[in-house]
Amino acid sequence: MSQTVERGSIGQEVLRKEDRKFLIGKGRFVDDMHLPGELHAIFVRSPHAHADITAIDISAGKGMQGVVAILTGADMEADAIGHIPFMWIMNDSDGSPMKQPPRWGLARGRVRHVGEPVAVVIADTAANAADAADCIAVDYTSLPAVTNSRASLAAGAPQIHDEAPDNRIFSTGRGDAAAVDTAIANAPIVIELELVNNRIACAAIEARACLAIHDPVADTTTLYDATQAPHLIRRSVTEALGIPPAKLRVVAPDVGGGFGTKGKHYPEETIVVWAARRIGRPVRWISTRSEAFISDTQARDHLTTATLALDNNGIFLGLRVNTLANMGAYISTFGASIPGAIYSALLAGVYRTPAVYVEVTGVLTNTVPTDAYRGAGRPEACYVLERLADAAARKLGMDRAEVRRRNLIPANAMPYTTPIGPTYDTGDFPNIMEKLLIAADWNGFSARRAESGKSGKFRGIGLAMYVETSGVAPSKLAGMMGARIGFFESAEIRIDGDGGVQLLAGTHNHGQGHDTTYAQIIASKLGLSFDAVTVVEGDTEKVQMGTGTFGSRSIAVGGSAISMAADKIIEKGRKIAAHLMEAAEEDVGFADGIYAISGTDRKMSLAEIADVANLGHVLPRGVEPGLNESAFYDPSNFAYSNGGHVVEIEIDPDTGCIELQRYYVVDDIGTVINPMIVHAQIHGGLAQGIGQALTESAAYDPDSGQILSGSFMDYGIPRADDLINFKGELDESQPCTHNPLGAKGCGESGSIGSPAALVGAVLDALEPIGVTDIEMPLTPLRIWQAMQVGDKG
Ligand code: MCN
Repeated sequence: MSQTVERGSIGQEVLRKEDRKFLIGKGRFVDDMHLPGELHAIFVRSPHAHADITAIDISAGKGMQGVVAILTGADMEADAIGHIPFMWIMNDSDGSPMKQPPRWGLARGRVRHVGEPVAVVIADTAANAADAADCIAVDYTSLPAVTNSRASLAAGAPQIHDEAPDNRIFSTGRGDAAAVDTAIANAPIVIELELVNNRIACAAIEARACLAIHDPVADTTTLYDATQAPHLIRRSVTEALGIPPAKLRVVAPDVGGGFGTKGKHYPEETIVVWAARRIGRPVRWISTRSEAFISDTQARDHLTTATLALDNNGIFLGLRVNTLANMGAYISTFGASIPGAIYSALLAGVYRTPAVYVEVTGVLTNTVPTDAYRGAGRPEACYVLERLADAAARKLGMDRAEVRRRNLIPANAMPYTTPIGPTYDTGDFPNIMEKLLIAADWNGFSARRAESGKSGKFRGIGLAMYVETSGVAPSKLAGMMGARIGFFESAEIRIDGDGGVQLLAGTHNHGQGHDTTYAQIIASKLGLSFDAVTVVEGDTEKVQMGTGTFGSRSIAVGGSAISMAADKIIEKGRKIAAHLMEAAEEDVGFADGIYAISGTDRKMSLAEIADVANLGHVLPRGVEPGLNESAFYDPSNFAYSNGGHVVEIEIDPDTGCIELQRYYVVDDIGTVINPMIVHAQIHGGLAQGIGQALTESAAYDPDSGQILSGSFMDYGIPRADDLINFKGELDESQPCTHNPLGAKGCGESGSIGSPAALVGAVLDALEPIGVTDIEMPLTPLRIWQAMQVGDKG
């Protein structure tokens, strides 16, 4: 489709340039790649949640058709392969590092969750490998399992790792516990809630996939990997294998959705690279959907006790939050940091509660490990705070918006340092809420409720305000909090002699529209054509360094690196232009791609300068040929995106079914690069937040530890008719103050406020019949059951 893109196109609704290949079926995913002589890996996985492995007999599989190798934990041990590395080591409150039980690529002696890899069969076809895998005999002695974090901490619970007595990985506290105790002791009103944040699974359209190709001559391996963070994978795999990073190239081609779940390192990646190096032939592994449910990281799974002290006017005085975060059977790449660092930091939220204390305990259970999934810690924090705000309003008999109005941090308090650490640079939370209430016609709700009542329906309205840490994050702070990687981003801009631009960026586009928005930034900064920009991401051999795409960081951090590299291009070009036009550098201005000498008609375009730079014939003394510049940007703070959600629902009292009626959001994501992409990002986030609230639950049988939702027959991914077209507004009045674009992230925004708003709406609908609490997901059965209890009450 043709479109005219202005050169200063920041803020323009430019259609996504990367979509054409997908629309004509020419995307290139790992599964599309095939090599002569390639082999297929099929994993033998534990059917037990907790068991000792007493014997593994591979003999029956060994001679089977097409089988090239059958490898077990013993082979990995013999090859001295290390454990799957942690990339974030949370500290306990006393400063001691979290417990670090090793996670071996293939189990050694014991399995701790259903789906844990025990052996891998490598054969000429996937079918032959699967047949042989069926013939491998593993003897297990099953052990008692535990899936719930409270039960796991209880006396007598099965012990999951020797390294972590009582199944406790870390306990971290933030804030002033004594001040909170005093506030609670002296407050006229104290509210306490027990909250469950349900466990959810990711369901990206493309399941995980890897293909490793070893070059025995150079002794280097290339891993094609469906990942969001190729440099992180290179670091993790080479660390586990004990080889230098230069021996591994990781390429993330087109990736069919990541949502955080592909932003970490998994055993299969290390195993496929190890096997390819060992056998000397390409080895591929494509996850099945069933495997995804028992091997992809899952998310949320918090049990929280939250206590809010307030005065009779609804002013919040103190907040205590105690959360047990279910880590699963092993600590995934960033698993500990999601509740320990991200969630815990956000529990002041948008409110000026003077005293806050948060304690988070990471707990092992016999379940799939948990880690980041869209929102990663922020939906959990928002859920706690907004449920409390609603409960406060109910207790006081006050309008839910009014309670919030009385407690929101005002814009003139910015920059605002919360009692638990973060300093918000900008944000006008009251303004966002008032805009939202007007857009959603909050005050006109009672008429709509009455109207629904005429047809026998219960109608409810929910409100949730949020602030989040997007643009993850300052490396120094992350390092202090236990990160083992930096969180900067890199960009390199190469300008050809004809004005064509190649951008190499350390982020990875798997649906976010980077090719388009990055080109908009470059076209705007350099005054070059949008169409002239080519974006390269996702290849450790081409891109100097990168952290990857997660934590809604690509624009705020990666975009800022691009902006800085563009500034360097402009400055180098200015030197050349001054030399060629025989002027002083300070007299040469730059705007819209043109260098001009003020007060004269002498000018040269950046494309002309690029030509000169790339020829190198007439450069000023000391200026190197070429017009390539690179920049590393490390933010000094998070970008605090914020906003609010209002949702209206109807409940059918006969069935407990919910129908979404109206959905409004107002978001402050600072400077908006492409409003159309942002709208779509918020839409996607909403779908996932609505999914968590209404239909999704990664459930386990508490006795056996078997997953009960191991396929789409049991796991409720929301369908189109569960969702709704939302109305959204972007408020650009509060740009981020510490990055050159003024941008905050938006990739996760939709998922953050939606669960709290929906639960608020359902409780509002059911309040007339006495229902005051309900757990997600809000399935028809759960709502119907709550209505029966509420009725009696
Ligand atoms: N954008 C903008 N103006 C801003 C902020 C963002 O125009 N002020 C645009 C960006 O240019 C980018 C998109 O919105 O094209 C998202 O930007 P950003 O908020 O920086 O988020 P990231 O690009 O870093 O993407 C990560 C984020 C996360 S954490 C998850 S999870 C997620 C999400 O993006 N996973 C996704 N969106 C997804 N979308 C798709 N299709 N697939 C996924 O797996």
